[in-house]
Amino acid sequence: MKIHDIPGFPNPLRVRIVLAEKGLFDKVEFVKVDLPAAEHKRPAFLAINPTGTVPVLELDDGTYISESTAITEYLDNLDGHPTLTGTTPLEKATIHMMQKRAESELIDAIGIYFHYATAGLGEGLLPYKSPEWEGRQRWGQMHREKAEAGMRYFNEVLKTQPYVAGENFSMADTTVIGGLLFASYAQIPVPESLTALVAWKARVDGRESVRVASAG
Ligand code: GTS
Repeated sequence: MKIHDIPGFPNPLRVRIVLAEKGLFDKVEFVKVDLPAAEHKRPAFLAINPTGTVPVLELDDGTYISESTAITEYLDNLDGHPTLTGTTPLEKATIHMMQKRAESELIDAIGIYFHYATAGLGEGLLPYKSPEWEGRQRWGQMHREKAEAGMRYFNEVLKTQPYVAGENFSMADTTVIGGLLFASYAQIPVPESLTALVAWKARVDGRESVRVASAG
């Protein structure tokens, strides 16, 4: 298996944590995609993922799977013992719901702020981010506010349970971890007053899989 991504980036981190959780980190080949040079917007990459984003999982038979959630589902179920995506109907539904909230309220909102209201990844990507659009700054700022509300939401969630979707570390946690990494790149601080979120972050940052994935 190969993973097309770029180390140190938020959505790639989600899948790298999953690889480490499942003992697969050293069993895949990483193929670096040069995002600042807009390599992911060229025909060769669009042929493997038409949405032009990383990460992408390439299977040995040439099948490509994109979307961090889809890759996570695949990797988590490979050994027949899913640990990150749930086993019972209720676990699966809860993890799906919470990870979707983490995407829409946090990581995706921060991505829009980063790419539209800041210099983002620089000149190479500007042509793909509607630089001429007058509402660009406002659009980006609205999503920063959305992400800040998302942080407050997850702080409330984590006041009552140890992990984002309940009692166990799951795919939903990987999405919030990616979201907070993106927040730090976009210079959106996590307010210290969000003590439950801050404490959760300290705890998951110390988790073996997160340390392996962050170092890789
Ligand atoms: N929904 C996708 C997923 O879950 O994998 C989002 C993937 C995504 O947006 N990846 C970013 C990307 O390729 C990388 S990063 O934001 O995590 O750094 N962005 C390229 C671009 O041009 O926006």
